[in-house]
Amino acid sequence: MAYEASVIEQKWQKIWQESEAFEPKEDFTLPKKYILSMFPYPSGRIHMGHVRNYAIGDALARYYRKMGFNVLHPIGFDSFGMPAENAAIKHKIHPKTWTYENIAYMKKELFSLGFSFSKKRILATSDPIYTKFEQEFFIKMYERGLIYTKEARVNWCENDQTVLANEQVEDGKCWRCGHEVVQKVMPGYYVKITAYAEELLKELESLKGKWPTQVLTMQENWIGRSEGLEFTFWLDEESFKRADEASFEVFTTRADTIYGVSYVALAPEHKIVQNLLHKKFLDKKTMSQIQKMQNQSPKERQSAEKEGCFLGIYALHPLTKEKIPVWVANFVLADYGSGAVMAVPAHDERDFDFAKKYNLNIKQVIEATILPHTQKEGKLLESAEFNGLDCNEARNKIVEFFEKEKLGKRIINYKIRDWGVSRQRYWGAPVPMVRCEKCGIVPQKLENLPVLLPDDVEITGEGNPLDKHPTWKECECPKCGGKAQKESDTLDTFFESSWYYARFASDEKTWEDISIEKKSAKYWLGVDEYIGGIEHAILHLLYARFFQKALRDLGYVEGDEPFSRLLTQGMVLKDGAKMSKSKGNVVNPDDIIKKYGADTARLFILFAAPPAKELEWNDDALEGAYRFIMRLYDRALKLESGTLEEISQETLNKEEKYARLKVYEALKKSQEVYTKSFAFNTLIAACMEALNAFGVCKNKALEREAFYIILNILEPIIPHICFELSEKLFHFENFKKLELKPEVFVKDSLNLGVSVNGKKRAEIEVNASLSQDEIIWLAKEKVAKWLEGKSVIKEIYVPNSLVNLVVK
Ligand code: ANZ
Ligand code: ZN
Repeated sequence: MAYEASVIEQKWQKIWQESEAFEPKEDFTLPKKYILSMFPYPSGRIHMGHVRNYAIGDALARYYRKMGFNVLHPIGFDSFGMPAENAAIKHKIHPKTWTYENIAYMKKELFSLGFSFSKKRILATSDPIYTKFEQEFFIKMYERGLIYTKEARVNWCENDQTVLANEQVEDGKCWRCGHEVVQKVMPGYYVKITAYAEELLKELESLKGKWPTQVLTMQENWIGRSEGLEFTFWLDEESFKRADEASFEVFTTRADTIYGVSYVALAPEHKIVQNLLHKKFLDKKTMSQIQKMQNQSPKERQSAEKEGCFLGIYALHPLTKEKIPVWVANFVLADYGSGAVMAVPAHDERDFDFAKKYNLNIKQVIEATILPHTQKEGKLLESAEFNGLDCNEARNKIVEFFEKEKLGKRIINYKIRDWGVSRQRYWGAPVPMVRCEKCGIVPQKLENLPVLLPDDVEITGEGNPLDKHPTWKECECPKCGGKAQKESDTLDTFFESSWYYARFASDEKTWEDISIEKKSAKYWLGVDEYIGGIEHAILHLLYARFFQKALRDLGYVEGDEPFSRLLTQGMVLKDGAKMSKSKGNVVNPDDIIKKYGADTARLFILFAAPPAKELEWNDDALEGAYRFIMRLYDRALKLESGTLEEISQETLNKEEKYARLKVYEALKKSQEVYTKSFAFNTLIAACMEALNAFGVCKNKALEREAFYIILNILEPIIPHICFELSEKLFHFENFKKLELKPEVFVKDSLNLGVSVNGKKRAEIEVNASLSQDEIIWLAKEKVAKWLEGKSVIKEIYVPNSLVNLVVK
């Protein structure tokens, strides 16, 4: 009988489906594991990145089930978002139709890979029931002050009449139409993630060793806590009159450099700059330059050429009272610190470049042996009474001085910004708020949720279809009952993906009625293993961490962190590049399954590289994986089926013992691999080695035991074939935990190094049952020629390793 993947795989997938084999149990006294791979966007079909992501998660889920854990391993679809609207424009298909057709197709693909997902908890974030609870959270957060409205600067495309996320601005142009993007002040809803900045930062500590260090660092930098000094610059008389402001604040982390300030720089949006603009105190050229700076997005400003203009006004140095010129500069961000910087070109690279470009003063105040602006340590110069102090010490002293003299104060700034969630888009969850002329902004009544999208819209890509709909906006004010209008913005899709993990943890029997069922969530959360791409290292993970804390404080869930452990998988490459349609290097999972079967695809993916590393597609290795499975199949069929015999270790000869040892070593390794290292590649290699060790073995009973164990080890990776062969050979019900046999690991003989005065002179092989004295005697015999004429003053035996003889 030849190996026929499709027959075997369909057979087992049917059995699993009919027996509901992968549904979590309701018994909350059992030990649990919640294994979650990041859910996909329903773009049309799954790609190799998905296969890898779910193959890793499935291996863990299957392993823990076998070990007796109650396992939750769900799947869903992150199904709102722009691509559905783009497809609608391109193919004249409704976004909803497009999305749900894709979901149906991708579900089939996923199950054809044999992934052990719960079938009862599949969700799509565009489902009305999901929208309902999401809107409930939105309103609860709004009522708690965790969501608020404000006018803020956003990226705006005039052509498409929509806000763009920073990622959708390419080179200052709209990613869709190529039109120039401008900065526009617009009202929108903001999630107050900054309220949790300190906690989000602090709890990264508890994730050390459980999340990749790289991700922790990225989160830390994104939150961006800085301690420093905030103080006031007063303008001189003349400048005060022009600017209509007497003073402004600056924030510095380097108070020790205060005597080196040679100019100050304001953000283009700064009040003083705006006043000067309005009063037309600036020349035409300066005004147009400022305009240009304002239209640069924050991201561009960080990378663009440093630019600025002198504003014709002066501020007074707080300590020396010297007149300092005030500039406007594109590198100063309006919404960080005070939107103003004291510039110290001698000790800051950015300030240095700027000073060079515009010929500004450069004053060194810290002793330096190399280029001043790269110097972080040193003693102060030209700094009055602070001269001679080490700069770290001086920083503290100067801050204390400012605080004592009431000139400024020590403050903490965060880089993280509140999260703008309003999108002028159709295919998203409507913001559940109403505008009433009398009452202002009012939340919808909870009993009226969900607020659903209208189906009858025309999607052209321009403007917001909800805004243009003739009747959808009209509604009754929830407060006064008068005529009001629904908010026509929809939510950023990150809002949906921030809490799906908690929804999965909820009992599906109450799904229609309860957002997150408490008892169930308490049992299942946090996610024990979260697996996904590194591209989500910042935003998604940060938003989800925020949601966990906010939902905790709203009484929906317990626990501080959503994901106890995180595994970030590497990308799947072909010819050194990420697989993508435009490069034409995509390998389609469906084709691989059709030609080789799901087990081969899974084996190849987990064997080709450790999960966190990049994986280079390799057709030969794929063939290799296929051949391995075929060989496994052929060899198993040559064994007689029947019960397992108890094998006694003493009856085995040397080769048999060795082969059995290899099998048990693989079993031992499997525990470490599935629970800690995830180095599936090494585990598969260990299984191959064990099977090879049986090449010369004639002991059928022993070989049957080997198959029993190896099929058990490999089941999480290649489940179909392992179930098939185990059924054929052992007529068994299900995989279970196997115990290690200590006697297998007892070695017959030991190889020991023998050293004289610490220098290795020989090696001996001794019977493991010998006593220490006997071993030392044998060792001395072996190195007799180095002992001649000397006396042994010390004998050291390190068990299983070496004998050292100290002689004189
Ligand atoms: C003087 C100075 C001297 C600075 C020196 C640095 C080095 P972090 O660590 O990122 O918080 N800064 C303050 N507000 C800014 C704004 N709105 N836009 C751009 N830059 C701003 O950086 C704080 C430092 O960034 C501050 O310390 C300030 O420059 C600048 F040798 O003050 B520093
Ligand atoms: Zn009203």
